[in-house]
Amino acid sequence: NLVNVAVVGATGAVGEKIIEILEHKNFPINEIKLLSSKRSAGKRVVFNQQELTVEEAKPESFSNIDIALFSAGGSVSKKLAPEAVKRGAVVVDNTSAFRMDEDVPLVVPEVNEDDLQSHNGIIANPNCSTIQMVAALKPIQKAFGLSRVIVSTYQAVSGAGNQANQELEQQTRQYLNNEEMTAELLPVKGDEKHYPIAFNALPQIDVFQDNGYTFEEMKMINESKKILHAQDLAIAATCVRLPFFTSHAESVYIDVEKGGLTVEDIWSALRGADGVILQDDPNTQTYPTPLNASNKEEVFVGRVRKDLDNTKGFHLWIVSDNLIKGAAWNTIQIAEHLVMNKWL
Ligand code: 11C
Repeated sequence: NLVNVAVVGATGAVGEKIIEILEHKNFPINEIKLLSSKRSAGKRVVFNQQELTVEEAKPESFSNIDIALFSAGGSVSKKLAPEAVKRGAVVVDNTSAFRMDEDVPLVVPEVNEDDLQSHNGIIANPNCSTIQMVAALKPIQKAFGLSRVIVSTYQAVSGAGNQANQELEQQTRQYLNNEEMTAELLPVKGDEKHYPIAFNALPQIDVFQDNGYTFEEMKMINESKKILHAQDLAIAATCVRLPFFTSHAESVYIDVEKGGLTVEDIWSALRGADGVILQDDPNTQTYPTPLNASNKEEVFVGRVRKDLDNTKGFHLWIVSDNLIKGAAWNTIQIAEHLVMNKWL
């Protein structure tokens, strides 16, 4: 059951992780093709001790490809994903281009694997901050019901790509050398104003929408409802960028439907959950942090507390590597499920 795989965006932050994980997990590959924009074409990448040349992604690149993993930005996906499907490939797309399309499954395998079955050639990988939240909330929803979610995020700069990492490094050096910090990228590459991220907190991730929420916040809201099959879920988000490189953290308030629950009940739902690790013991100062969650596949949960006023309210702290579970690993899990279940 070997498959031909194309990685589109092979030189980007997520593409690099995809290649690393495909190699490390021994994904059943017959042939792999590394694709990118014209600008990055020609770069050499080692895969399984073989040096491969990254090629410019074109419609013809997808002849003979079984699975195409896209993470080269929304406009590339919009243009090339349908071309790949036309040529017989199944696309797992890491961008927001198709996520809310009705005929496109939006999947976190631990949460809604079965949605994969109804694909029409394109499967969307959710936004990183959405993935880790729904992975932790699903077992609670399943056990006790969920009526409201209020999330505030603490997001790593790598969510905005390798260039954002460089900007944080440069600004940190400038600040420590008493130089003026130059901000050219964050909060959003194409937006009008840029602010330093070093030694700062930016309450804007992606562009503002007409309702005053940012696109990142609306992605968390709309994607979570779709993945959890909960259109009536009340949910609000505030997304904030902070000056660290990897792993997003989230403070999440939830209202459950069942009354009389204790912290132990929430712990027991989380303990058995696929892909979730509970790290919660105030007596030993045990809780997840972005540094500890980095380079790991799982979603880590801690600081579970009962709300002091609302008997059905709980607070949680959810942390996961935004490039691994939030992007590359979730994409490869989807591809693995497609191959294993013969859903290609
Ligand atoms: C960030 N969550 O941290 C974004 C990156 O829709 O897949 C992922 C954007 C997306 O900036």
